[in-house]
Amino acid sequence: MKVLESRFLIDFVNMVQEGYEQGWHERNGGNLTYRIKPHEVEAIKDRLYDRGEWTPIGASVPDLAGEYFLVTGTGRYFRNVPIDPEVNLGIIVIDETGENYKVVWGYADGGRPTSELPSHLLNHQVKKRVTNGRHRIIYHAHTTNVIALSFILPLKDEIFTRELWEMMTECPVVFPEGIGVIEWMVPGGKEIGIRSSELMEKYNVIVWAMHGMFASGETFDETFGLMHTVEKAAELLIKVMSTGNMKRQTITPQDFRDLAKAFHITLDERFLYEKDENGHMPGVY
Ligand code: 2HA
Ligand code: ZN
Repeated sequence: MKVLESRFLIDFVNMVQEGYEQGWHERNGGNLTYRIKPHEVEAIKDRLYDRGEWTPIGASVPDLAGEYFLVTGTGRYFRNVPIDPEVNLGIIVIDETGENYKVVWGYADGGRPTSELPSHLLNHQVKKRVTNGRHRIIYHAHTTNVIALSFILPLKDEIFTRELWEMMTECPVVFPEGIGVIEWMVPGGKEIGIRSSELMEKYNVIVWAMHGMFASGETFDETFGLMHTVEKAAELLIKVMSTGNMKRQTITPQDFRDLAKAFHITLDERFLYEKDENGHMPGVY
């Protein structure tokens, strides 16, 4: 089967297009990776080549040995992916040590995988373990309103989670485990990848301050939907803050507890603190 006709590639390209249309992928911003299922690899095996050199990943991912990934290219623009997937995307395979990768399809004009490959693979490694292999997608986007919020809110998981949950009733249902937040760090390396993967142990979405978000999920729809929900909640919060008014009413800690019971979800009490008279987490800001 032709790689370009594979369902997973078509779904991947559609998600890239949707992200671009949201305005989250200016220039070469953002990246997407998919851990390909064994039967999907089998179906395209005769279209893969083996002339690539092994290249260091820049991080160690032994639990991903032998896995194949579809990966956006470094320096490539999301807006160009649907126009020419074979130039702007590639498939890589991880060696048996988990230290190196090899390109086996795509990057047709000599490209390479995303600069955020260490972060993506370290996150995949954690998610493969903690979800028993269910999660297959890691998505990084430059989400406008979440980036704006990272200039205003204290960079604490408890505060981002609570403030975004309050913006839309369905938020705690979509991300009951909350949101992790990482202070500003140099992108594209192993350090930010390790910090991210530590947070991916317990969260499915994390904020990189002044940069964007990383989301993990089982399907393209679910992963995109998670990114979209968090970013919409951030847009609502920016709008509310921009009026200059204090919130007159909101969803209260007890409301969240009632919601959790009705929807059979668990919401950690560390996000359900009583706020001070300014509507803030006491003792923080
Ligand atoms: O330009 O988004 O974080 C790609 C990126 C780097
Ligand atoms: Zn980025």
